[in-house]
Amino acid sequence: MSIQWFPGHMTRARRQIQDKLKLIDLAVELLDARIPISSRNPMIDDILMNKPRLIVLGKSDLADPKETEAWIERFKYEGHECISVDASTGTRVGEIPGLARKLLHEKIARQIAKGMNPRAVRALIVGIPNVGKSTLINRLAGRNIAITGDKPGVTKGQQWIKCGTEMELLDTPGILWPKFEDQLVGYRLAMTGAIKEQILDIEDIAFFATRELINRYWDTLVERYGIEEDRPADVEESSEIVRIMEAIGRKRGCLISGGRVDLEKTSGIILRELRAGKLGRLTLESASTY
Ligand SMILES: Nc1nc2c(ncn2[C@@H]2O[C@H](COP(=O)(O)OP(=O)(O)OP(=O)(O)O)[C@@H](O)[C@H]2O)c(=O)[nH]1
Ligand SMILES: [Mg+2]
Repeated sequence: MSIQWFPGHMTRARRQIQDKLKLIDLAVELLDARIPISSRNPMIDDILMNKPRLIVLGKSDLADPKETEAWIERFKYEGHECISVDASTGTRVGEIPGLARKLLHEKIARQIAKGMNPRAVRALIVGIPNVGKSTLINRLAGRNIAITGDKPGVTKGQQWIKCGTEMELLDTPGILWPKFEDQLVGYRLAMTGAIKEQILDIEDIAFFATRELINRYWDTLVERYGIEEDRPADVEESSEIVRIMEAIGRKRGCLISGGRVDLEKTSGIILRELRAGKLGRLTLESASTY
């Protein structure tokens, strides 16, 4: 697969973030709890330089809670403050301002020592497209100010949003990075919804997603679709993956003339249901294997 996922505006977005660094106290790095490695920008340390940083694992309602806890431990071990949230319901979002103050306590103490009233914390939020940056900001603000949407590339420009009296957050467009050494990263970003559908081959992505599910969540797959197939002995064998996709398609009545399975339609179903959490809480990358 060859996806052009680094259009010009992504380069511009990166520059725009760096332009804002001098204005902010803190960066919130929002990762997708289902793919904490693949959703992490490998250039993030260069982009944010030494800004205090809070790592937030978003969409935690869609991820395996045990895996998410392991990731939080892992990031803490690496010296980062880290929390998981579900911005769709607001779970744990309320802890973010306190964590931000904790990260900035020295700066705040200096302001108080100088007789200054500590001003609202200014934070910038960065992350891949569609990870939930604008939704999280709206939760923190308690109002729907930032535009959100169930597809990548919704936020086009930067926007400051007041979140109570304690924080101001700068919403930014999602950023992807220019080159993936590892095709796996691209596929995982595509299957979880960070890459625009228009530039993807849906069947190719669903094929990959099915392989991931067979590998890690076979029982879930069987249960969701009621398929009666044997588990493929070799997931490197394309025909074995297609066999499972076809079984899913037949169960869902995705048939075309001659009784053949409509793989395109089946692919759409698999990806839609996976992204919506219909297959349960799934994490594709374990802290223990990285
Ligand atoms: N299940 C679940 N869905 C979420 C969560 N946070 C956001 N979403 C959904 O994810 C989709 C994308 O949310 P946005 O807030 O627009 O994402 P964004 O990161 O601002 O995306 P861009 O502006 O395109 O970069 C929306 O459909 C949200 O409702 C979450 O914690 N859990
Ligand atoms: Mg947005």
